[in-house]
Amino acid sequence: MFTRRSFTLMLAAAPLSACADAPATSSRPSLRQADPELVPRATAGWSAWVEGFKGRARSAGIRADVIEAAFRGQGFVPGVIARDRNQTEFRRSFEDYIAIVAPERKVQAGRAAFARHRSTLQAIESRYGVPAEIVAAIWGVESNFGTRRGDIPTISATSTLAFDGRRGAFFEKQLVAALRILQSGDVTPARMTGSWAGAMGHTQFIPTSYLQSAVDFTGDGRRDIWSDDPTDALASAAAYLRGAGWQAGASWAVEDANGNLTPDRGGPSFRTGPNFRVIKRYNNSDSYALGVGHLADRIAGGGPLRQAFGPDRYGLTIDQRQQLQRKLTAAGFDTDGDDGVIGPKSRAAIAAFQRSRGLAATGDPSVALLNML
Ligand SMILES: [Ca+2]
Repeated sequence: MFTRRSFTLMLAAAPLSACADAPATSSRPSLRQADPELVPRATAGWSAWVEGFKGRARSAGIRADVIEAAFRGQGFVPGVIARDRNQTEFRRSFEDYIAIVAPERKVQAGRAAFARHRSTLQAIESRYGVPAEIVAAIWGVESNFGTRRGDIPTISATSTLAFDGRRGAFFEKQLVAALRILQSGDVTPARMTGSWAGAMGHTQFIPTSYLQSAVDFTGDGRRDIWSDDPTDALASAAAYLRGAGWQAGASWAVEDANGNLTPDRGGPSFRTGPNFRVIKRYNNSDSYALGVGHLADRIAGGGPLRQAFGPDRYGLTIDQRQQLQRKLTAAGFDTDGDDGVIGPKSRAAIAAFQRSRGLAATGDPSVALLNML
């Protein structure tokens, strides 16, 4: 039943990576256990804000008993604000993004997850016209195939951000939507958890997207995107993409040296198709859409990207960056792996090495540094 489609055929590539909004872990070591700053606490300021908000929630049509039950045990989450403030706006290269969202191990995990849920994914494809591997890739990028769904209570996360005010109006809207979900009976307050930014379940729906697109594919009467069974979440993602205008049989993008999109100067080019902008409705980023499409291709059996990436803005190729990471680690400056992505840990290792040599601790990689090691 499963057939490859044109949209995947040409991309042979490497991994893609996903978002910066790293959701908490759901089953394994709980984020909340790992970080006390993620435990909700009813501070005076937050509690006062909630009291004022309750009236607005009532006006929006939420029942008083639903509101009371929803806020029981919830609170302000300092770690949510810390994460919101830490969203550095540095632009990750497409090469780094792909290395993070679609490394080989994730491709393998994706193929295994696809095999386990093949019949469900195919049934979803039949219903919504969105290819099974695209849905699987979104699952992989959003929650690493359900292993990182997030365990921060959504009412606490969204009320913390609404109270904080930096993006207050947006998060108050999400909070009202979350209450509406509770009022519908799809989930209990205790089970309604997600990322620090309020993205919930296997496919990381924010509450308003849930209200717009979530479906009960299992037929038990609940649109359950939080349970271990990913069925409703995967179907909801497909419903969302269909609603955003997915064209069955059309391409998202193909690798093409003369393409219209070249995310990194000197790197791979792509010719985008009609479904490219549809994937971007999930997350408005070219890298995201290319990442999802590429992971889908790889899950469907495709290989790594064929076009090479050139040197990065520091003049280093991925081989050199990996070499740098290995040498730093061997010299006692742990980079926590050698994926070739120079992230915070690699930068800290570089800075420590620079300090040890009496150099300015810039944390920037360079060919000179590599030679020195
Ligand atoms: Ca269901």
